[in-house]
Amino acid sequence: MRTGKGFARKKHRHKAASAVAPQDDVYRAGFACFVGRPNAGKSTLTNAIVGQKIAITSNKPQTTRHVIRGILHRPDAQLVLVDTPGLHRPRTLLGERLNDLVREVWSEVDVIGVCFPADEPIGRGDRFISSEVSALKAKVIAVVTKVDLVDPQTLAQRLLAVAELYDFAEIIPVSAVSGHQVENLTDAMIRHMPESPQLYPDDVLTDEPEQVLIGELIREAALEGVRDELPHSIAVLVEEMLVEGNLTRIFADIYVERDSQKSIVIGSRGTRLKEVGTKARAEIEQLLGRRIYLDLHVRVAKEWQRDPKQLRKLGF
Ligand SMILES: Nc1nc2c(ncn2[C@@H]2O[C@H](COP(=O)(O)OP(=O)(O)OP(=O)(O)O)[C@@H](O)[C@H]2O)c(=O)[nH]1
Ligand SMILES: [Mg+2]
Repeated sequence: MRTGKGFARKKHRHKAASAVAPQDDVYRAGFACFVGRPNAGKSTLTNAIVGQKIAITSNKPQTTRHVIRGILHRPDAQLVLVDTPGLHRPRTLLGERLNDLVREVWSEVDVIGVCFPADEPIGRGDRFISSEVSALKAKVIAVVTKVDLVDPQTLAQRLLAVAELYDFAEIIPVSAVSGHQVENLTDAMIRHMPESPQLYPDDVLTDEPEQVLIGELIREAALEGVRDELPHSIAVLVEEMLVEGNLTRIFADIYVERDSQKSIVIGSRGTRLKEVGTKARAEIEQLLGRRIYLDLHVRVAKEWQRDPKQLRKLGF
């Protein structure tokens, strides 16, 4: 797996870092990922554990399209969390590629956390995912997510149903929003990591290139308020970044699949696109810690989700 220098603007320490003293002299380091159906809360949980937003989230299924690694540093351990797309029945070439990505990550990590949203019953997708991961070398733990959304009785039912699915090494209920049990989950994952020297330098938060993170933040802003097929049709490519003194000019293209979608994204007299730009700019400035100027263009790439050439251009 790729390791090395990465994005490290904020020298971040997880709040657990100072609180958790090494239990023995063993230093552990390794890779973990959350898997689960789309919208299960994998990216939100990844951000909560890493302690900073490295992965975008939304209430639309299939938000994550890139494998993004977030690194948690503790005195006794380094946990590399790999955020993956939700596993789903693919309807396009993009969907197939995303599922392939997920399986590639499964085979490389030490620990897999299968996520089950507490506010939804266990479904066929969950059963399928559980049976698939059971064949892997990784330790598999179950994570019941979004527990803040259900009453204790529903949670108890969910935990029982999960226990019946597969002999998970542990079952941990969490809420990434309230922070409930997030530290416990982190400890559990680290317990199953191998003894290993540090994998990344101290201050690295993610090894994702700036350009990809920026594109993702723009896509996250563009996803807000759009419905039906449109969220799936949106892709973002950062074309250029120019540093001019303390201002960074970023030129990015938002791709959609049809002219009608282009009008929706732009909005009447450009109002929607302006909102997207304002929201994305604030997020990007927070990420980079610099002032930016954001230049957004909306372009049509017909049926890009099914076209190998366009997929390649868009980074898939
Ligand atoms: N109330 C509550 N909402 C949550 C929690 N975790 C995630 N969510 C919400 O659930 C939605 C989906 O979260 P994501 O983290 O994007 O889900 P995901 O599993 O990464 O989804 P894909 O990338 O599409 O596979 C978002 O609207 C989140 O805000 C939680 O602990 N509590
Ligand atoms: Mg996600």
